[in-house]
Amino acid sequence: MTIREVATTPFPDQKPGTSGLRKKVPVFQQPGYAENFVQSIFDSLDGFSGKALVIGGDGRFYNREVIQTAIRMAAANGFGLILVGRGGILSTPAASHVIRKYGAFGGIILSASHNPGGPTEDFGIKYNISNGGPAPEKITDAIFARSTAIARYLTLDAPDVDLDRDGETIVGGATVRVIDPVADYAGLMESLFDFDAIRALIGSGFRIAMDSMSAVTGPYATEILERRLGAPAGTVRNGVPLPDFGGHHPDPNLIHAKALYDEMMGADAPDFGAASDGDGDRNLIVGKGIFVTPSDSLAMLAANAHLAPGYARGLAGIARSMPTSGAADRVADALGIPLFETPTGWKFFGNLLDAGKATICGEESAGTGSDHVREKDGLWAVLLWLNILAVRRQSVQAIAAEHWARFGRNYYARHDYEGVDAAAADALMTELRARLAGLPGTAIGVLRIEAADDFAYLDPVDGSESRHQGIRILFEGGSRTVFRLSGTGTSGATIRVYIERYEPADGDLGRQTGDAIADLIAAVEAIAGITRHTGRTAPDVVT
Ligand code: G16
Repeated sequence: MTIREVATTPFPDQKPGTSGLRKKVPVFQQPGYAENFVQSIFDSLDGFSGKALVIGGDGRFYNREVIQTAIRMAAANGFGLILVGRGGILSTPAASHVIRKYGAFGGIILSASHNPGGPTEDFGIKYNISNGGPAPEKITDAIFARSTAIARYLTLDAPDVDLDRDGETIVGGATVRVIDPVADYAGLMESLFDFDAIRALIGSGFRIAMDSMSAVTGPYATEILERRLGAPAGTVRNGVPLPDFGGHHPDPNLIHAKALYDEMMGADAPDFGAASDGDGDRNLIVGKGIFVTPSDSLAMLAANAHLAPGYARGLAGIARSMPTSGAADRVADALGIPLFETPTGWKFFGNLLDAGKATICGEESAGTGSDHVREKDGLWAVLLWLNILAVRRQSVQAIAAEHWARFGRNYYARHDYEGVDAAAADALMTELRARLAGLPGTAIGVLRIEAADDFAYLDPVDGSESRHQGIRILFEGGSRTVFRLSGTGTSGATIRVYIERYEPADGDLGRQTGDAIADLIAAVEAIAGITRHTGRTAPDVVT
């Protein structure tokens, strides 16, 4: 097969965001758009000739088309082996594991995560490096730079690979191997957790409701929970990945997984409820009668991880993104291990995990994971919870109550203002930045501002620095609000406001979150002028 060099011209908008390039499907369908980005990835890498590349996605609309394109281009660019998940499916954590297990040079993951899918919805392309994790900023910056100057891409003429049958096909100089997308990942989970104990818990009548949101975790959850752990058929709901996620928004939060949440708050609720997002890296944990915030889940998992065989040796450290609540900090303190505070984006955990400085990581955006892969991992969080519940034999509610009684409680909420005019959002942030120096000492109602800054991160492993990662307003007594613009949206800007109030262990631990943070919510408007800048009087999503 002859390699073809196709002339192309740059698109100006291929700057990767928090997690790869995410755009509407019609944007990706422009002739040359996906090809330019894939070639920009390859042009930014060195030394992959003859090596392996993993390709997979979350099954959303346009997944199969871009997989065929990426296969031809990877072969034309000189990769020797291309591993593709059957059906074009690989959850993000499974892709991370496959990259690591087979010693691949890297991987291309096709997903827009929790964003909706379909002909006019979202699509995305992300590159992961050989440690299985998202490419660090120096690579994503190089990809963007290349995309602005690209003049040609390489491909070859070859028929589509049959993605639905395991086996090997030769494409140009490369072998394309279609693999079972679930088996390797399920084996990894079995090596970390006490499946016998979880099976015994389920056998005792413990009921689980897992909502895969018609997204990629369906086959994984069905294999692990129903086949390997013996949960009854029907435990996994919406378990077949659909290109448009059934018309739903595959974001496991209280808005989009409301049916599950309502059921978990009902009289005959199952003992444990969970949901996962489009590409399987996020998780929602709901016990009978209790929603566990992602920040609390991170803290509770870290405090109990030693109960699972994979973590019995203890944790080296805990890492959390800056806007994630400080609940995990108190656990790290009690365990006598370091706590790392990074910018938003899983890519910032990679160095800490590779260097053995952190074992468990988490983010307020429903992501938790560990050093078993280099992505956050929704089903991993579900299984660690189940392992802990199987050992402790207490309800989620009892575990949370004991946790707060020991460490205190971080009441926490995130307010999102979506689809805001980008110029108005930028103006809000610019104005806030300009006021930072004058804020300490200011009183707003009963609250007094202790410190205010624009978060910057110095990576302790490679010394790289990332600035402007979110504005922090810290109040006396340990409460805070954080302002930042999302890096994953695809229309306009999304302003995220993170609100947190710390209640010590001897305080009132049983309040409604909304009540506990009401004074902080009022302070947000006084500090940032969201209504003045955007015309919005209320957030679109509260999680
Ligand atoms: C991605 C990143 C996460 C980040 C989240 C939210 O998640 O991998 O690290 O926390 O976006 O980012 P932002 O606040 O910038 O929208 P996912 O699940 O979308 O890949």
